[in-house]
This record gives sequence, structure tokens and C-alpha cells, in this order.
Amino acid sequence: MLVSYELVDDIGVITVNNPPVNALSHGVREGLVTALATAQADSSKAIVLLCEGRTFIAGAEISEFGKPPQAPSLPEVNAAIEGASKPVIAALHGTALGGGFEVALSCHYRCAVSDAAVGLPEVKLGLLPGAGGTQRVPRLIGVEAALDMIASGKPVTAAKALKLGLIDRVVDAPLKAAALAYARELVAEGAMLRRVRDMKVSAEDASAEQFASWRTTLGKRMRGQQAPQRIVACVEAASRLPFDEGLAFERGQFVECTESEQSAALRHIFFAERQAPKVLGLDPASQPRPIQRVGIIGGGTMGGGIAMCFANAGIPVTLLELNQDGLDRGLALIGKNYGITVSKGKLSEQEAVRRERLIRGTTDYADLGEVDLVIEAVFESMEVKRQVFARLDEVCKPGAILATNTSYLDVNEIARVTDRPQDVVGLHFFSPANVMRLLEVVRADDTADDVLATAMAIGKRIGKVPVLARVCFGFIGNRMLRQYAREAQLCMIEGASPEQIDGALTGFGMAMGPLAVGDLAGLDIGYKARQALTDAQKGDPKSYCIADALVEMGRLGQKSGAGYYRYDPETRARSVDPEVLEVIEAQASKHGVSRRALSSDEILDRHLMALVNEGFRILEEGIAQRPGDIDVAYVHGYGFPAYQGGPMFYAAQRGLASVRDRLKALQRQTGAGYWEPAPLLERLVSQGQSLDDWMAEKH
Ligand code: 3H9
Repeated sequence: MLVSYELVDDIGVITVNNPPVNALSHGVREGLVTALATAQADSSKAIVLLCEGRTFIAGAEISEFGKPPQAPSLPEVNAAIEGASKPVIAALHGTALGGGFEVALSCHYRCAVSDAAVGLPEVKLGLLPGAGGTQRVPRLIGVEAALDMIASGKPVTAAKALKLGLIDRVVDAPLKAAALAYARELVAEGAMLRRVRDMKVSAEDASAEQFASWRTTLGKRMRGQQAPQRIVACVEAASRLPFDEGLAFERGQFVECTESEQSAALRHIFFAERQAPKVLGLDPASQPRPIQRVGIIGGGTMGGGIAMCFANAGIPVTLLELNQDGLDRGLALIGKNYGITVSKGKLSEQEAVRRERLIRGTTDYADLGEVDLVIEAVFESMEVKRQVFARLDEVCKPGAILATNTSYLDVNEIARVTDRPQDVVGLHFFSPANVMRLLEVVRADDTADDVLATAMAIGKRIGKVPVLARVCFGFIGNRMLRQYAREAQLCMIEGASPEQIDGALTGFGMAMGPLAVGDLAGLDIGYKARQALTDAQKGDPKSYCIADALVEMGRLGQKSGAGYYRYDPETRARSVDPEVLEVIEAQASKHGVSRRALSSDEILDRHLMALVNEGFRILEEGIAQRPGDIDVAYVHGYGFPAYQGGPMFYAAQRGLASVRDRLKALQRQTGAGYWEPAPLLERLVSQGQSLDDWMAEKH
């Protein structure tokens, strides 16, 4: 039974039980209407609505979007609740989100336990609250606070919700008893049926200028996204129109959102993120090993960032550096980073101190004897890593997991220097490690199942989105990045300027363009890496000659004040530098390229095609488990816009045949072998299959 009803003395109790998160599936909506009708007809004097399990209703059933609607709709359910002739009291625990919170807003009173949270996160799915949220919240808390809540999608604690006026009371557990007591109190008082629909939106912060300012702010903060603008329109409608008209307007906007490609993309990412940590074929009996203390080797930017990830999750860290100077520098950097977070108001001084204290420095490998997991984040050299792992094998206790943060190197070779290759795994963090959410978990040939289970569990515990990769040069993300970076270089030598290339990619929604990213990371990194390669390994000189020329001029990127752009030494503000164009033109003539005008569409398309084709190869080789894993990696590690769904989602939306044809056209145009469509893509197109069909067949 998804929804049950009981009469407890004089109070009717409606209970939703639809694990895991009590989503409002068709059956739940039907059950609510039926239970409400029963409660209306019996001797109850008030009705309590609560949920079994870990949370109050966490929203609409996301997998039902995009399918034909089934009555009753949620607005209909809510209208029935709000129209009830007896007080209805919502009793909240866990996370009352989206449609779930909208159900609560339709009740006449709301109480919550203190660790509950409420929110309207629809915007994160490219949607807006479509069951009265945009109309009821401004009536309760005013336009400004409503827009803040709905456009950010961030949940608020029960205490804050009480302060704002979103709920009426914070109660002590057990919730059911507290809600029954509250209901009886309301009955005894003869409390009115307080319907939010009958309230007025305060005119105070509802001027046309106010809404215009929100549109501009959100246009910048959530660049390229449609839902935030629609949210402003709905809240504006709430302030101008009678309730029913506002609700109808909201419904229209909501339906258009559900049909949008942006929402389809964001919903895809929502489910893909939750799929990614699940390792296919893993022994179901394998349990994660307990992780109580973590060791990190290397106190540089990466090691320090990783240490912060664990400290932020309350896990003690032993940070090892070779000498005291290096250690002092590393710990100082961590302190500085926490200081910046405090100064931005994102963390209290006290909490920052507590976290910093969880990180203990050492220069002695023997101090790693007690750690359950150690992550090596030293210089990217096989020789150095081999030495580190040989040493770890000596000092770490049996059963400790030995992880490498390598971005490219062969994890099998690293594992082989130990006598416990089953305990070795790659944990590839992305810079800045304490901010970026992607964690590539690299499975070597001998990595044990319970080590993988631990890596996935600990990744989630520290707030990352773990994605499984097999061993190859660059794993999933960086292997694809090489193809993408090549196109940036080729577009440049063929005729585009750095700002045109970056503009084409940021116009699509990428967080940064590829050349601005190069400047941020430092152009010398790629330069040094190329020095170690043979000419054959380096590939077409046109794909790196400009970068090399810039480095040889001392233009290393932001850190030297100039790279593809020039940077203000004080503010780091970026400006176009005519000298770069001269370098590009000189390299073009040196390599016999006659430059031409490239359209932004061509630039964007080539970058996307480069990613997609490599993505298909990665899938076929089994480097990634699923297309969605690649999408999640690109969204959380490389600034690919979530509302575009990731490269593989993009390919599926565009149509695999269209992708294949475009690749063939590029191959014909350039003669370059890398444009040859990946065999998997060719096969799927010739068999008329989708990536979903392929996944279903494979597993
Ligand atoms: C909406 O409400 C629209 C309305 O305004 C208008 C309607 C007319 N549906 O995240 P977890 C699954 S839009 C279906 O790992 P946690 C999830 O896929 C919705 N499934 O747990 C996973 O499945 P699996 C607005 C859902 O404890 C399992 O539940 N609401 C839904 O870390 C556990 O999820 C939201 O956007 C759903 N709504 O976090 C809230 N929610 O085990 C979305 C979860 O098979 N949900 N699942 O992989 C969340 O933010 C988190 O899931 C939550 C729990 C905080 C609730």
C-alpha cells in the first residue's frame, strides 16, 4: 500500500510509504486523493499527513516526466488537500522537496522535526515548482525570499523554515506523536483552515524593477538556462494575478519546462550521477572496508586539496611531505584556503579550525602505519610513483588501500611494485580537489571488489561523484580532453582567435573555454609533457606549435601574466593580446596553413565531435561502464554544462547517424585518421540501435 489511512482517536492519519524517497508516483497521488476522501467522510476532526521511511515526500517521480500525464495531477491533489473541510497538518522529516514540499504547502499547517529540511530543487532539473510552489511560497514569505529559495533550489533547515514562515512549528521526535498532539491542539483552539491560496503577496518587494533585477542576476549566475527566467515570470505572476490564474500560468510554464531539452539533459544527469557509483558485475557480497584515517602523500596543491576533502567530511588525515619545508608550505596553503572560505562567509572560523586540526603533518613514512587508505599525490613520474608505492608496501598495515592520484600513468605498473596489487586502485581527483566533484576511480587488473566498493563509498562520503574507469592513457576524462584540446589548437592555426574559440565553447555553456583553461593550468605543463614524447607520439605539429611557441616566449599562462591572453597582475583580468595573433600567424605560415574565417558553429561542432568520437571508443574498450558515466565525468570534472547533458547525451539527442555523418565529412575534409567514426558508432548506426539498446544488450 503506497498510501494508508487510519483513525487515531479523533485524528485521521494519512501515511505515504513509497521507498526509497516517497516520490509522488501516480499510485501515491491516487492514494492521497482516496485517503483524503476517507478522512473527509469519517469522524476525524483533523488530518495529519506524514511519511514512513527516511524522508517526507522528496518530490515528483522524476522518471514520469516526459511520459503521458496520468490523473490525478499533483495540482489536483493539492487543490483537494487545501480545499479539505478539516485542518490538514503536514508532519515533515528528512527532506520535503519539490512536489513533496508543495503538498505540505497545500496543507493548512506544517510541523517538522529539527533535522528536517525543506526546499524546491526543481530548477536543478531544468524545471520549476509546478504544483503551486511559485504561487504559494511568495504568499508565505514574500517575493525576495521566495525567489532566493526557488531559483537557487537550495533546501533550508527546519529552523530557517520556521523563521521564514514556511512552517509553523519545530517539534521533537517521535514525529507522529508530536504531530498528533499538534493536531489536537489546533482542534482545541478551533484553528481556522489556513489556506495559503487566500493570502496576498506583499507588494513591498514586487516592483517591476525588482523582477528585472532578478532576471539580470539569474541570467548571469545561471547563464544559458531557461528555467530560472521562467521562475521569475511565475513569481511575478503570483504578485500580479489572482491565485487560480497564477496557478494556470505556472502550469503552462512547468509543462513547457518538462518538454525542454535542458530538463531532459538535467534529468539524465540526475539519474546518471546515481548510477555511476554502481560497479557492474561487482561481487554483491563485497562490503566496503572501514575508513577511519587517511594518509596523503604530497602536500602540493593537489595533495592539500585532497586532504581538505577528507577533513571537510570529518575524516582525520595524515599528510606526508619529504621534508619539513615542504610540509610547512603545504599546511600553510591549506590554512590559507580555509581562511579564504571563512572570509567569503561560507564557513565559520571555529569550523575551519576544527577541520584544519584534523590534518596532521609528518615527514616520516612510519606514521602511515595506521591509515586505512593512503592516496599518493606526488609528481607525475612513473619512477617517483614506483618508489612511493614500494615504500607504502613496507609501512602500511595489511588491508590498507593504496591509491594513486595519477592522471595518466599505468595503475597496473604501479600496483606491480607492491606485494598487494589487489589493494591498489586509482583515485583521480580534479583540481581544485576540494571543489571539483568528479572522482575517477581507476580499476587496475587486480583491484579487489571490496576495494572498489570502498572507493565508491568513500567518494560519496566526501561529496564526490565517483565514476569507474579502466586503465588507459588519461582514463576517461583526460583521454577525451586530448582530442578536444587538439581541436582548439587546430581551429586557432586555421583561422580562429583564442577569444573566438573560447567564446564558442562558453556560448554552449562550458564553464571556461579551452584556451582560458590552458592559461589557468599553465602552458608549461603540456610543454614539459611533450618534451618526453617522440615526434610520432606528439602527432601533428600544427596541434601544438602555437602552445610551444608561447611557452618558449615565456608566456606560461596566468602565472606569468600572459599566455593565450594577457592578465592584469593585480586583478588577473583577462584581455586580448595582439602579440598572440602574430604568433599564430607566424606558426600558420611556417606550417603552410592559409588561415580562413571559422564560424563559431564550426568551432563548437569540431570540439564536440572530438569528444564524442573518443567517447564511443572508450565505451567500446570498456574503459567506461556506461555512456552516462562519461557524461557525469565531463559535467563534474570538465565544466561541461549539465543542462546539455554531457557529450554522449548530446550525441544521442543529435542522433547517432548525424554524428557519424559529420565525422565522415570531417574525415573527408581533413584526411585525419582520428575523425574516422568509432567502430561502435558505425555499428549502432548500421543496426539502427541506440546507446540504450547497446547497454541493455551488454548487461
Ligand atoms: C518535482 O517535484 C516537480 C514538482 O514541482 C511538480 C510536479 C507536478 N523521483 O539521491 P539518492 C531515487 S521535481 C524518482 O541516492 P540520498 C534516486 O534515483 C522533483 N526517484 O539518496 C535513487 O535511486 P537508486 C523535485 C528518485 O539519500 C534513490 O531515490 N525533487 C527521486 O543521497 C535514492 O536517492 C528533487 O529534485 C525522485 N524525485 O538523497 C529531489 N529522488 O537507489 C531529488 C530520489 O535506484 N532527490 N530518487 O539509485 C534528491 O535530491 C535526493 O535523492 C534526496 C535523497 C535528497 C531526496
